[in-house]
Amino acid sequence: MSLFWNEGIETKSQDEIRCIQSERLKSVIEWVAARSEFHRARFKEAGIDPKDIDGLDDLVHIPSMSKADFSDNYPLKMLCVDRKTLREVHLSSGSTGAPVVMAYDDHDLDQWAECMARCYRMAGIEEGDTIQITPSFGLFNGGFGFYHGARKAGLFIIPTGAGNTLRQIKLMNDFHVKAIMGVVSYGIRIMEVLQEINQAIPSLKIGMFGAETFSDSMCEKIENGLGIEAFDIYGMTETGGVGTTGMDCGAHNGIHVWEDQYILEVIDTQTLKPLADGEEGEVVFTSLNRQAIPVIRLRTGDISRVISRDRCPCGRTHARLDRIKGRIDDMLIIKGVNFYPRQIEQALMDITGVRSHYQIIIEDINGVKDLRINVEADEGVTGYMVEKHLKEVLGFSPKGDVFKPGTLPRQEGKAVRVFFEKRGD
Ligand code: DLL
Repeated sequence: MSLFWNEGIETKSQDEIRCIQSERLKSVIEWVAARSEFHRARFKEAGIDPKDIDGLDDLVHIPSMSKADFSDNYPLKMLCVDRKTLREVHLSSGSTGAPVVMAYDDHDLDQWAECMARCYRMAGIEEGDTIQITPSFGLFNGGFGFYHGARKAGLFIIPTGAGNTLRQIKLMNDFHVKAIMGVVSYGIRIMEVLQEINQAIPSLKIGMFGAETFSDSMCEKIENGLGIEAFDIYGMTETGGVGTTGMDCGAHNGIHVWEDQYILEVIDTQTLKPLADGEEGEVVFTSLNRQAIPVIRLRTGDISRVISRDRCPCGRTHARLDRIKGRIDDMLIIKGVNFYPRQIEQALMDITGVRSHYQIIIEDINGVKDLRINVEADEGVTGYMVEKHLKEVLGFSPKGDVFKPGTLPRQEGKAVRVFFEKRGD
């Protein structure tokens, strides 16, 4: 089986990719300038004549967009197509403000499916394979995104959506499911339930997980627990959903961003200037092939770095982005130390006997912030062991409380890991 869905595009040289990006950038700027008052106003404010945008080199002059632009233009004020041509909508709730709305016409749905079809094939899933889609089918883009791509790739779909893990396991076994798709914490949930009922899913070989923090150690735990190869799939409502911005390949050395579809930049969050490859900053995307609501230099809030633009051992040439470290607004500062929840996850998962569920609790006691970690672990793991290991990683010692497996609360969908508690004397 070829691991390429669109080999010609996926293996184009970086020079060829730059040419495609330059041409498409000009077209998308022309497209939004002709159709959207929102974009016209932004160009005007920045003193830019859209006609002067002549290719990639001019990208830096274009102002960035953010989630706030989506909220301010709720529901469809940024629309660039006739409303009658819309076919679907997805919403992400976000933690603050009005939801982010992404609308799709037929072209956009096909573009989404193309990106997802590439992801399926890259993971080793081919026509006729049976897959189970576990994110919810609704306003969250997860369920439908995996679905549209699977239709294009000719897969046999078990569209379970979220929840009822025992039934999910039964169906996987009854239908000999080869691959599952889900949010990271649902991969963990299935793994735990399998351990509880002492069962396995022998047919299962592949998992595609994303939507949440995904550390190397957590990935390894899921791979071992489910007996699969796990892929890190990336995407967001604003760019058009799951898989649009790529996935890692079998070399597992970074997320291949579909660069013929999106321009990837990593910028400094203070100066907003593009950073060199390898430097960590905020991920920014420009969609090159979407019609209804294209994004131009969208600040994602996600932190990562470009690992490489060299040809990958898999043969692909599209840039590789490191696993998402966290979101800018997730960064925690405790006792003067800055860190992201993923660093705690990685450290916890490295302790033998520690299970996959944990809570990061930021305690505010009379205005002084401290950190407490609740974590599920097997007998023999003590709070002291957790504290000692975290001290080595973080440089200060949070409190560590160990819980029996299965006792910390679980959520459906994306897991909530960080909690704030305010107390005073
Ligand atoms: O979470 C899309 C998705 C669904 C991806 C299912 C993978 C699987 P939103 O709800 O709009 O869309 O959330 C997007 O989730 O900006 C990241 O902060 C985070 N995120 C998405 N994928 C990953 C990942 C979906 N692979 C936001 N690793 C993004 C880490 C991720 N964070």
